[in-house]
Amino acid sequence: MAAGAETFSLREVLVAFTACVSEQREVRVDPYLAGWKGLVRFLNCLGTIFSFISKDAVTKIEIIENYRNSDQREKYLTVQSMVEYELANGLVDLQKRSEHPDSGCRTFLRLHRALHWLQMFLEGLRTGEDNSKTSVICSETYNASLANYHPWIIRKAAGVAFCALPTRNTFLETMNVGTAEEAVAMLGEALPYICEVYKITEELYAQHKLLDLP
Ligand code: 1PW
Repeated sequence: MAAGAETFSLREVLVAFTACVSEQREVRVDPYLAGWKGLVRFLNCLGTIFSFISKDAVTKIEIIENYRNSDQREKYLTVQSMVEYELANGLVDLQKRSEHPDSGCRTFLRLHRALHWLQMFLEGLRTGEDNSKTSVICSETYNASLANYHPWIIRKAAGVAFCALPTRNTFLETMNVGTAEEAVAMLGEALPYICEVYKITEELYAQHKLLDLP
């Protein structure tokens, strides 16, 4: 296991996502990125084979963090304010990636799609049989969601990485939340929050017709 893996707990990730939704039902960017950073650490614990997956997530987290550290940081406080600001100022490439290849909107959309996979994967893990294969849960949920946005070569590489995943119970223990039963209980508590973050973002993007941003 990679250095620092012992101190990692998936609990931090889930706690970050529980802090995402504001009273106005807006999605806060900082806890969203904190949740993703935890996920990246988790992916890195799973072995170097997962580093190509985490690398792209890291790049995308950094792009949005740069907006949060820029003069326009207030505009990027929530996903709602980001969408409003970027659209009002013509900062989003709507048809083809050209002048604004790394807009906050298109970058966030990639993380949002990946979050859907994560949500389905964790739900599959939570409800799976004791002896079920994590690799099967992972590839089935990936194929049903994120794979639809990936070219063949990435789907292939992801499939290879999934084969390296341990069995369900070992995987649940890797989360460092306690026993497999305790990890399942925590997932049951935290998943509704991730679902809520996903749902609000999905509705916002649909409302502005941003779900297919190049
Ligand atoms: C054990 C389960 C953990 C789930 C973590 C989810 C992480 C998902 C990241 C997948 C990245 C795969 C490789 C990169 C692909 C990019 O081409 C793609 N990015 C994403 C996040 O889907 C699209 O980004 P692009 O090329 O349009 O900038």
